[in-house]
Amino acid sequence: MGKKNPWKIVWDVVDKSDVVLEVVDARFPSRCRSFYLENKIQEQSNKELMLVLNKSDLIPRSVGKRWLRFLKREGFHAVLVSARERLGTSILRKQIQRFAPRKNKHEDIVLGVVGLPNTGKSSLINILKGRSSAPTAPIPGFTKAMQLLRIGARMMVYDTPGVIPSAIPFSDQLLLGIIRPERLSDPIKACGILIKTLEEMNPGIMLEAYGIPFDNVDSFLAQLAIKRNRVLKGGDPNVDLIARQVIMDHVKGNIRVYEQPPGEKRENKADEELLKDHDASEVEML
Ligand SMILES: Nc1nc2c(ncn2[C@@H]2O[C@H](COP(=O)(O)OP(=O)(O)OP(=O)(O)O)[C@@H](O)[C@H]2O)c(=O)[nH]1
Ligand SMILES: [Mg+2]
Repeated sequence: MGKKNPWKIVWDVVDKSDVVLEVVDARFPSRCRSFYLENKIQEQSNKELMLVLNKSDLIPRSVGKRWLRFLKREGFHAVLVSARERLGTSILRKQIQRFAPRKNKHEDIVLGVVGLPNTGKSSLINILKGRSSAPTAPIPGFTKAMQLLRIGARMMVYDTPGVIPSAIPFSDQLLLGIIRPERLSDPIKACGILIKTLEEMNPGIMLEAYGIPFDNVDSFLAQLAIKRNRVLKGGDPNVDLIARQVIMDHVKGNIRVYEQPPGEKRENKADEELLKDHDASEVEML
């Protein structure tokens, strides 16, 4: 079977769905959203759109709450979930039941799960299903085709491949982890761009994550390579390898960084403890 255009698959799925779940990374909701896709869905009276902020274990409860407030004010249905911690699914199911367009009692509600690569679409489907059925990986572009699965007595769900709106800036592509680190032709440059974005969002984050303050990318990577004993035969630090590792650390969610909801006042830092470090079950109460 030839490879199908992923956008074509997404449009097919949107067409067949009653409720479209746009899965975004809770750390960077605004950067993950496809306004084009959202508008297309909202134009259709027989479909509902729901924003699913996944990976909410990686953001503080207070930030998650403010994102929900912001999105609801903008007129969107939005829920926080964590596929990794298996949280938020009961609220998600309730919201789907509540907002799904009315259908014949015996007909299934059909869900379509769409979003950028790597946001956790397949992981979300797996926790809804209760056992692994949609393969996942920390590799963007992992899901290649559409899959239809039953996730309840009256609920079916389509998984789709991640799709990228053409206009995402390179710095955001790095931030969102939608480029495979091994495919970067200049990982040091890319890593420099990523670190700059991370430091802008959360100043001092490199010091916090690696114990090395960030000044410029070359000296930072050299120090980290030596600290991790990644040296080449002649004794030079293997900065190329370390640059890819830092990018991968970020893709895996090991560097604490997240976007603040627009127009919302930032709480003091002490109130921004990560959900996963505290009582993750609080997600259910938001
Ligand atoms: N911390 C955290 N990581 C998650 C969560 N959900 C998914 N991930 C991780 O994110 C990565 C991508 O997950 P997938 O479910 O494969 O993502 P996808 O959106 O289906 O990706 P594509 O098929 O490439 O579009 C994996 O490494 C998951 O373990 C979550 O709630 N929290
Ligand atoms: Mg997938």
